[in-house]
Amino acid sequence: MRVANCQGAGCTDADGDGLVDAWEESALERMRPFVTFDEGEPMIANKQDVLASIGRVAPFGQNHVVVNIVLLYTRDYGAQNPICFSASEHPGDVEHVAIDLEITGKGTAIVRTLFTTGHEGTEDDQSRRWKGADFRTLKFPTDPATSEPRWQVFASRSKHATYATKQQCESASFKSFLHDFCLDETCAPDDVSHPSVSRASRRSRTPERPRIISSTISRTIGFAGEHVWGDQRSAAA
Ligand SMILES: [Ca+2]
Repeated sequence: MRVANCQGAGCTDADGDGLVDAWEESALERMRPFVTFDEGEPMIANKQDVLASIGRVAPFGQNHVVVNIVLLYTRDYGAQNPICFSASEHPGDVEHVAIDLEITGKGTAIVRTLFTTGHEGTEDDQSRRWKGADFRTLKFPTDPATSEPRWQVFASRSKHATYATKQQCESASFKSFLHDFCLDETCAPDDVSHPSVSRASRRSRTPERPRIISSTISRTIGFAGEHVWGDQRSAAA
């Protein structure tokens, strides 16, 4: 796991953080969550819109590693209540989860804390840390591709705020009456016969060095023609 303890050809540390890059890749592969959608999620009908994720693994403290994973959506479809005319709709929708791993041995790690957030940095911030007994309320279904457990998170319909449980999503309350009226967070495929098919997972990608996502990477993961940073109100602007 650590370059200092690694021998042989597989010890590359291109990002210079002291962790073997192959171990970082492995951590990303195992930690990236399933994202579960409501059956009314507009992205399902808008086939040109995509979800992708990128991640970064970084050491902190004596024996911890944080895995930050950013979930990228083509579009935030705005407030769910139709009376609110899709208020706060915008292109370029970035969500975030994180995992704190405690390193307990040679390459062995234990998940200590999980972090989810929706509407991050706003007055309606739904950020929450999950640890200890909280884990019993979370879901870790088996990934059919690997036969290993994978953390399951829930994206709210249209807005894609990320919640760790359906209950957290559907009981979310907001700062103002107007926001409570317009934002009707719903997060699970309750009314379909095969709920598991609305679970999505895409492979995370890690830039070799910490840097702003290049246009090349944007194109690779499905965001051709998109700006990395911008405040334009629509993709055409
Ligand atoms: Ca590294």
